[in-house]
Amino acid sequence: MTKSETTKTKGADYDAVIIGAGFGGLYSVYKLRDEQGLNVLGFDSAGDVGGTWYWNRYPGAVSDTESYVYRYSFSGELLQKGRWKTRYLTQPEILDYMNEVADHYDLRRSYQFGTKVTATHFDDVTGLWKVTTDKGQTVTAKYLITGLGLLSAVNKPNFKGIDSFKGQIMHTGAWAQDAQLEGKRVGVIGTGSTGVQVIIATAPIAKHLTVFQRSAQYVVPIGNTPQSAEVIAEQKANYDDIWKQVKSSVVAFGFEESTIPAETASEEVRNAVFEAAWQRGGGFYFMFGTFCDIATSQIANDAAAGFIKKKITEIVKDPAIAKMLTPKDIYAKRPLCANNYYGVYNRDNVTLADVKADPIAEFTPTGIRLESGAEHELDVVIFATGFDAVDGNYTRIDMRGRGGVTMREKWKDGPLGYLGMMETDFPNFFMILGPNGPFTNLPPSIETQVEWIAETIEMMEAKGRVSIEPTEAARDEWVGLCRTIADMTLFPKAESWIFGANSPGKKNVVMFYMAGLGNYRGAIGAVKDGGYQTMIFD
Ligand code: N01
Repeated sequence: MTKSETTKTKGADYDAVIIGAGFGGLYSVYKLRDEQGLNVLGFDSAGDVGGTWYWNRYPGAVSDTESYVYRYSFSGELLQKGRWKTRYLTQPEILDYMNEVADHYDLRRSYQFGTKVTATHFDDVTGLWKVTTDKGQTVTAKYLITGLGLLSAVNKPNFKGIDSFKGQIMHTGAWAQDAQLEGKRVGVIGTGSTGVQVIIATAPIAKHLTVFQRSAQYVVPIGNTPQSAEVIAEQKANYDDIWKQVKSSVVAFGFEESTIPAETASEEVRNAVFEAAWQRGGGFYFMFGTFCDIATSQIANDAAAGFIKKKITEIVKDPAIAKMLTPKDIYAKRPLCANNYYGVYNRDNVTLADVKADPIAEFTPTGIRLESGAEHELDVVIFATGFDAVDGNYTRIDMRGRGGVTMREKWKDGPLGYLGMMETDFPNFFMILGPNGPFTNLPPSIETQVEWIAETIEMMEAKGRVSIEPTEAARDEWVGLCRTIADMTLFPKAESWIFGANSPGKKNVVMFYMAGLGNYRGAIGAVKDGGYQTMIFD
């Protein structure tokens, strides 16, 4: 915990409390403490830095963004020091990187780890945030910044009989350090990005693997090849241009998005482009780098989906299994990529259970029983069932703004958010990756938001302002804009966490600004450059 800085805010313990030690929290500590001289305190429930990458230690965990752009861009020194061997970074490599960043800037001294924030209450009298933890402590601060993670509150369905199971149960997002999969009968529930990765990693080591699939998925190869020293040197030499491109692009993955529509391309051209993308690898590349209209035109979407479906029938030897693995819905979830996913089902030690056709009835002491009565004997069950995404971590904390208004009440019909960072009645409160922020490779969006938040706080301090919050009209207009943009795409037509469809009881609402990072940067920059006309100041 930091002791050396002095608090500028009168009557407060700290100038800012920052929750989270992932990409967002760490960069916020650096910006506010080291660049602006504020006294900050960070909390994280984990034992150390890393955020998402601290918890998601399941075998096969890898980022699907290429190594050279899955990192901070703000420091030339850090960029030149970067080390990677393959096109994509594994979880241990990302965690190492985040530890190096924390060491480099001595960020840990501002954190209290192993501490869960349980409540954040705005005090109308003092104008300060009161932050309470599970250690029974309460601290006050002028600013509250949350880097809680988009995908960190785990979604763990409560199946009947789950407590009777004698084996081990784990969620991928809270991986048990002592997990042993070698030689075991393993079950995996869920086939999203996480499930696909853990399935590929588990199949060769498990005695038997049973995959419980509710929805079949479109999975293209990731293309995770070794990267030569020459390629890495070239990337390092070109970082200025690379980040310029990333920050003005749509999905911020480092490739140029296509401007050519598939709708008007011939079948021959489409197939040649899709085949080249299949060989190249990359999920976002397949969806956004091949043609410009796969996420917006049903014709283009059908073409891309048809190409992947044909690959499934070519790869999977048993036609009945190939049929089960063939998606029934459109190609409009967050795109998945992994090497040889469908090939896993050619292995003798892998069984695919279609739990849409034959749902899980219950856990038994020795495994899982389906409604048909079919029994799967298991030693370990891995829940790759995803997250209560975006607002899940916000509604789990007792958050209260002006007049005691609760976030749970404000967001009962779905999360709201201005610019993906602020909410009405919550003064001096800034969310990193809050609702209605960009849908991209996340580190560049996180950096964008942290820089905007830090500039806003700098303005507040320079002008001696007491508080800032958005007007309701501005917030509503932003949410409406996000809805309009999302409805121009096919994404709302697929049931996925992007619209909250994966969590039981959660309403299907817009949670992202889908017009890309370049446009997002323009929009939030305009608010700042226009003198924060959409804000209420005290
Ligand atoms: O979670 P998901 P995830 N019974 O929600 C199934 C990021 N990420 O952890 O599709 C049976 O996508 C559910 O079925 P269905 C990335 O942004 C990135 O995989 O709802 N099944 C689905 O198959 C990603 O998008 C990386 O029918 C149940 C699965 O569980 C996000 O995290 C790696 C069920 C959940 O899929 C989330 O991915 C990993 C039930 N009751 C994660 N409930 C990379 O960078 C849910 N399911 C590569």
